[in-house]
Amino acid sequence: MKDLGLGNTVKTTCAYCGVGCGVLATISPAGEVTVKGDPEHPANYGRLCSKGSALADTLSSIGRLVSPEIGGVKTDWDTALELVAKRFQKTIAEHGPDSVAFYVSGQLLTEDYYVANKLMKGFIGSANIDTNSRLCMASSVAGHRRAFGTDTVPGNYEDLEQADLVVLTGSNLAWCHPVIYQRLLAAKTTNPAMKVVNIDPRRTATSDIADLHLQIEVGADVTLFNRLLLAIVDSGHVDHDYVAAHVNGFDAAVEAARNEARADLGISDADLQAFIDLWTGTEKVVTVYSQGVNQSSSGSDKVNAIINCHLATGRIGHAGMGPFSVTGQPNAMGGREVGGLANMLACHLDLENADHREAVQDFWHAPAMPDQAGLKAVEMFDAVADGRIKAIWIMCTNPVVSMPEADKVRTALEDCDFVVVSDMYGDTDTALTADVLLPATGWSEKDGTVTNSDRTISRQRRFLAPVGQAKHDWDIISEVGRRMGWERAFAYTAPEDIFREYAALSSLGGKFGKDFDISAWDIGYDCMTPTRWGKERYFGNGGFYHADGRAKMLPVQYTAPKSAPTDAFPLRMNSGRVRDHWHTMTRTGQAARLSQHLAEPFIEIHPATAERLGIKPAHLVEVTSPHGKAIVRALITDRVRRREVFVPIHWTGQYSSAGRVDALVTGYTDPVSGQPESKATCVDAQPFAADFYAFAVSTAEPQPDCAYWAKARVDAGWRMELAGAKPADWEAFAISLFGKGDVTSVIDDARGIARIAVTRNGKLLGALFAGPEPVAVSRSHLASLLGEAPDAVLAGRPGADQPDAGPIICSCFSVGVNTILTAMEKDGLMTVEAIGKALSAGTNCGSCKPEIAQLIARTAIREAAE
Ligand SMILES: Nc1nc2c(c(=O)[nH]1)N[C@H]1C(S)=C(S)[C@@H](COP(=O)(O)OP(=O)(O)OC[C@H]3O[C@@H](n4cnc5c(=O)[nH]c(N)nc54)[C@H](O)[C@@H]3O)O[C@H]1N2
Ligand SMILES: Nc1nc2c(c(=O)[nH]1)N[C@H]1C(S)=C(S)[C@@H](COP(=O)(O)OP(=O)(O)OC[C@H]3O[C@@H](n4cnc5c(=O)[nH]c(N)nc54)[C@H](O)[C@@H]3O)O[C@H]1N2
Ligand code: SF4
Ligand SMILES: [Mo]
Repeated sequence: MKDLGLGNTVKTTCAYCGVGCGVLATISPAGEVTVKGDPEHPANYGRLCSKGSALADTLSSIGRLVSPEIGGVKTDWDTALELVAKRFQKTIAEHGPDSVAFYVSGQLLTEDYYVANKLMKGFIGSANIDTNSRLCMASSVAGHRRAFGTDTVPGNYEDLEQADLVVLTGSNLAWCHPVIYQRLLAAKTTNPAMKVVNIDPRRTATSDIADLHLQIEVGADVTLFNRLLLAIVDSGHVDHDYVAAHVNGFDAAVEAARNEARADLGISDADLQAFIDLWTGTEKVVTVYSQGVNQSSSGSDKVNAIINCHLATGRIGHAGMGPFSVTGQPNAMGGREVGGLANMLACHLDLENADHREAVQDFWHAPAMPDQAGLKAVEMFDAVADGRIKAIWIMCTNPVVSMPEADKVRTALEDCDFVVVSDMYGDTDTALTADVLLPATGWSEKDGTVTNSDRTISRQRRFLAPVGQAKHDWDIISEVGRRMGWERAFAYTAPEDIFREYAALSSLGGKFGKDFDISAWDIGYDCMTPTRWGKERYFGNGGFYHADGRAKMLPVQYTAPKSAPTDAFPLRMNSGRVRDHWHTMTRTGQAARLSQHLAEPFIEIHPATAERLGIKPAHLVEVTSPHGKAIVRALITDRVRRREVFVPIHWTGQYSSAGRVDALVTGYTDPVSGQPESKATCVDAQPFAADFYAFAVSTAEPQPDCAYWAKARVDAGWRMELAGAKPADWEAFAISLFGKGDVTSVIDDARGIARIAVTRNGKLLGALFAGPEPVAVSRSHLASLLGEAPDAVLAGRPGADQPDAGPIICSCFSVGVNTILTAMEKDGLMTVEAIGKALSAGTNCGSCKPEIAQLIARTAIREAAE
């Protein structure tokens, strides 16, 4: 591995979620990288979750794009950049500035984002730059702006620790913001009076710490918070002084809540009352919300329904109180500050405000500024599809997997005149549609800043040299800007130049009375320590950003998800994340230890629904909607409601034959924020007819040829699940997967059973276990045999003298479910701590603690019932 300072420890920030944990990365004299949590970082104080702990496992150069490519052929940077600049210029000259677009990402660093925005809005003169944050944070942004007059997150992480009631709604914090979750858990342990309520149509790992779980129907949030608002009013909990001094719209909001038409929430009256009693009866309450709120056709209204309750009670801007939208991506917040959305300018200035626009134009010495918002993500890809946009540059996001109606997005890109993709990897589903591929540096290779969920700006620092010819995003964009004729405006030589310009620009934020102004910062860029911008908390004593300085309560009412169930598509499909994967898996899929926890795409489906549809446990399910289909494994569980199913979003064409679930999702959006309704499309689910099911392990990456496959990395190669039409020749099928070698097989054609091992020089190349039903073999055991010279592979399980660990729960120490169950049953270890002491499970990152707790609870219940 190439290095920049062997033996040195570099302070950087995690590549993944919006918690924004500080990371210490050290390169040993042998060139090996290790990562640890930074004990001094105010987001994590030394903690890391499973993904953060495995950051070093994702630094391999396998699959990296190492040079620019045009039409799939390698080329040099000069040729590629010249082509990009000339094609954009030509398209703009022929069809105007709005015929081109940038689709960017909340994973770009602030400096990358700033330059992309400046090029599109100030110099190309179009606002057609939007970001995947449209799929993520847009409803929170809209809700904040409607209520506060600007996009401000009023509180900070400490508030969760200082609260007496924390409401987690539409958030699976345990898996998606694991370090905040751990901080909450620790706070709850020291303050046993603290209560947690979880509002989620699904029971998740997060529900386990909740004192109350409200399993509302998907989409019912506005009704729930309207009920709460009425209860606040009727039980005398309104803070009349605060409302009189600082809030407009109180009466209209209450009246709208009173006239709310929807009655049923899908939960019991007793649970609803318990929630209301807790909320009204607790002064220090924080309501945390995430994608279950944002990704909805009523997402902005959901946000305002929540904020209304905090404004009515004055519970905002004081320690332990307030609405708290947690951000998803590492720089989702930075993107909002720097004006990444099609309707925003940097520093929370508004594109459609002429004074703001002119001030930014002057500052940039920009030739042209658009006076209207550009196309939002879904509209942008519609415009690509119908030819209004003829050239698009996609940076740091994978829309062929993550956008709704993803098959349509793919076709639109395939048919588009000119598609440029900047990515670390060249084989993503989106990269496959590109005319020009530009290799970007990734985490560990690039320098810049990110802002986390509580407005703390931290440095990402590089400690490795770029792979191949990869370049930094800011550098690529600046080069194109210069080649389009704007040499001076894009003459940056380092991210520090850009940050300084941005900080200077932010004085306009101050000038126009906005919250974001870091122009007075003493920026020691190289030695910058994590710093929260603005105040510690906002709005405790008013000071809102509407013209009159007051907040607005919004009159909001329930509107149903736009996709309505029909006889053909009767089930509502919810979607979201798993613990150990990040989005489209381009990085976490590289790490064997992150790929064991959940190794294939699945559908959570209620037992009664599964029975009605004839779907059996572990069988495959074909899920269809009017837009597409997916094939996924049945996970039958009462964690979901009867008419709702849940699917994970992570699987792509690289890791599965048909796991791209956004192919099914309808592109309905919230009318205010433009955010897609990613969690509520109506679908059908039917058993997938397979002649055979198989499990296989292989040292080489297999390219399976069957209707269903899903593959995942293991330490010595790959594991995969397969199914489909029975191959004519099992041995030939095995060799097509593993390569040629010595074949040992047990084949029983009559029963449809095949067990095949292929070795070369005595070492196991691959093994296949097939049968007419899903096969029960020890997957972790078989993966451990790859490259070894084992006896008795075809038994499929370890010998009687060796324990079978079972599916891995603790990815840091590879501890399986069977090992934990044995410790519970044989050794009587019935606490998470005792299991940690004995097996180390849960003692590094702690991300698996909720699942260990769940195993203990289940065993305890079973024992009590016996
Ligand atoms: N492990 C992991 N962590 C991540 C990410 C990742 O890919 N993997 N991605 C990061 C990003 S970018 C983001 S945006 C965050 C997302 O973080 P979260 O929003 O916490 O994650 P999701 O799993 O998308 O959705 C959260 C929950 O919303 C629920 N939900 C669905 N519909 C409704 C509804 O109508 N009402 C309510 N109240 N709840 C509903 C779902 O059942 C789900 O459990 O995670 C970040 N962290
Ligand atoms: N149905 C459904 N759909 C969803 C969601 C959902 O809950 N349900 N969630 C939505 C949300 S909240 C989000 S945030 C999106 C996420 O969706 P995407 O943004 O599409 O997912 P990622 O896999 O994070 O894509 C990042 C890409 O950038 C590349 N990359 C990484 N680092 C760099 C870099 O420094 N520079 C460049 N140029 N490239 C880099 C990665 O290899 C990868 O290809 O998905 C959305 N889609
Ligand atoms: S919680 Fe995990 S993924 Fe998120 S920033 Fe921290 S270590 Fe990274
Ligand atoms: Mo996100």
